[in-house]
Amino acid sequence: MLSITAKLKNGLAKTKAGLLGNLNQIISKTRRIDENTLAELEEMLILSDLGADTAEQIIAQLREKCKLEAMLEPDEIIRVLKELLIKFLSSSPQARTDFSQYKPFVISIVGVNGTGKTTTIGKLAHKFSGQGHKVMLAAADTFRAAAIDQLGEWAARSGVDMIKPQIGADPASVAFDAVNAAIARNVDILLVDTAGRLHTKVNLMAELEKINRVLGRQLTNAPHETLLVMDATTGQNGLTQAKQFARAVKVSGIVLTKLDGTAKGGIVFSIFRELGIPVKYIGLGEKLDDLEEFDAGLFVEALLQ
Ligand SMILES: Nc1nc2c(ncn2[C@@H]2O[C@H](COP(=O)(O)OP(=O)(O)OP(=O)(O)O)[C@@H](O)[C@H]2O)c(=O)[nH]1
Ligand SMILES: [Mg+2]
Repeated sequence: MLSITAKLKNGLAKTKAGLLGNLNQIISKTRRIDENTLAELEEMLILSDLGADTAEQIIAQLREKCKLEAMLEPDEIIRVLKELLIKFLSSSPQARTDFSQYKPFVISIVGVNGTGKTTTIGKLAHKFSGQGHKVMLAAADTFRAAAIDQLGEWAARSGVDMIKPQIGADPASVAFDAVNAAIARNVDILLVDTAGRLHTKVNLMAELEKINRVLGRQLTNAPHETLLVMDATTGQNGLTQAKQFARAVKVSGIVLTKLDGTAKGGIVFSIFRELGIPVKYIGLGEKLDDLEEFDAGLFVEALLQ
């Protein structure tokens, strides 16, 4: 089995190639860090999708550090940049989820269609049951038959139960039945899959709110976690869509998928800055164990090592 660090390095290879490749190029031709170098570094950060504001903030801090520490050796830059990037991400501390607070602990998974919600549920089911929790899935995306079957496949793959509804059933009633089944079967964690697209966006948001209302009436404070799934390859566009979801439902964490398929993994930084919601998990591929808990230190190390 690959270590987390090795998996991260593989999964982040594209972003790393862009960021570290450019960084080394800038550094190799630089004798002394001056305003030109800082401008080039800023551009490099923006190209990796850190966002202009974040890049500006990081570079301003780098400029200060250069002054304070008289740190003008180019090869010191990577170390300092790493520190600054880790500090930036750590400013939004991420508490580990305590699943024992509620039983069943209900996690609702929301996001734009195609971002990777159903796949992420399969991976989470595998992870949580591997940790000894009894997991159940609810297919509250009843809009398409294929969506129900797809979740069923993930349930089988990860060896957990799924509540299978009729096509077109009311998603809120599916969620209701799933909670009852979860209580009856002594389930620890219930993962609720939701639709990413309905006839209109207004419908979708109203549906998500209805599911949440039903869950909240059945169980105190449910859903106990709402994870918004974002596709890293959609960059700043995805960020705009994520904001719309975050306005409609209370999102407690982000799952950033498809980091293996993009050179713009810097989007993690934009998410922190613009949404203020912690990235809890990252998707690094299509397989069952291609999901990691997000760790700022490991993430930055994997990018810049
Ligand atoms: N490379 C890569 N592909 C992923 C990852 N996560 C999901 N995918 C792929 O993205 C595609 C869409 O994933 P789904 O899980 O069906 O997305 P969804 O959000 O449930 O989509 P809808 O149900 O249509 O809203 C699939 O082909 C997945 O294999 C990831 O971390 N890396
Ligand atoms: Mg789906």
